[in-house]
Amino acid sequence: MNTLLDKQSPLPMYAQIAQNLKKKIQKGMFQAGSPIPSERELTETYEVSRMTVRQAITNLVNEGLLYRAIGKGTFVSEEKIEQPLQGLTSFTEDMKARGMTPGSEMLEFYTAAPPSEVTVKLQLHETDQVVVMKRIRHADSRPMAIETTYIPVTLFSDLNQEAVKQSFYAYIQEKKQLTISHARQTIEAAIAKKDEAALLLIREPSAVLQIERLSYLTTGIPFELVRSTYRADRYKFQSENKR
Ligand code: 16G
Repeated sequence: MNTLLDKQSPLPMYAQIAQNLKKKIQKGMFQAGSPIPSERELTETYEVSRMTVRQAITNLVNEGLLYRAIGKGTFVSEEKIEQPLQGLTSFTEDMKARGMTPGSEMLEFYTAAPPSEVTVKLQLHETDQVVVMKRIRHADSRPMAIETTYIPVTLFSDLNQEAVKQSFYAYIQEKKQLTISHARQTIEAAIAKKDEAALLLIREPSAVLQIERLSYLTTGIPFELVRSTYRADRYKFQSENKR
């Protein structure tokens, strides 16, 4: 009789196996990015059918704890980054606070007339131009998000790639001596587009989180409209709510 499972328990066998595997992941017995034992090995460990093992694995895949790589096996997922919704930190500050190394790859940087809804949101005149900055944001050299930032040229006429190489918020606060005040943000679920999946190094189809942030200076002027695509397998958003 297998001692890992309780045949008298009302909890089905596959759920007990899923729980047991989960514990092993939490204890670090199976590391992020490493494969878990094969289905055959698991049927021997738990003395159950392959179908039962498969169902346990499917549950953990659906929970996001494991992922399947075709032809390679089943692997332990990376832990998600828990990002507070309150507060107004930059990507660079966030990653540093977690002990990770922030990085950016600039994909596009140009000045142009913005789409009309961007003009409205940034409270610009029809003829005003914006700097469009598209970056892949990295944490420990791994892609986490793609950000497209629209910045009014009228506010930052000296803005260039070099100035924002490290951090856009650092440029605003340190170089321009301006104070960031608040932002309005929306989050939506989506399926990654082909080019996004390629940039984020995720399989297709994969879920992503689309965030739009409109941020203001203390003067009440909006200084950026940012559209970001975050990896849903690496991010979860957290908030504290009071009544
Ligand atoms: C964060 C912000 C973004 C801001 C960026 C500046 C969200 C959804 N986005 O990614 O609005 O432009 O930080 O980062 O929180 P940086 O100072 O590292 O360039």
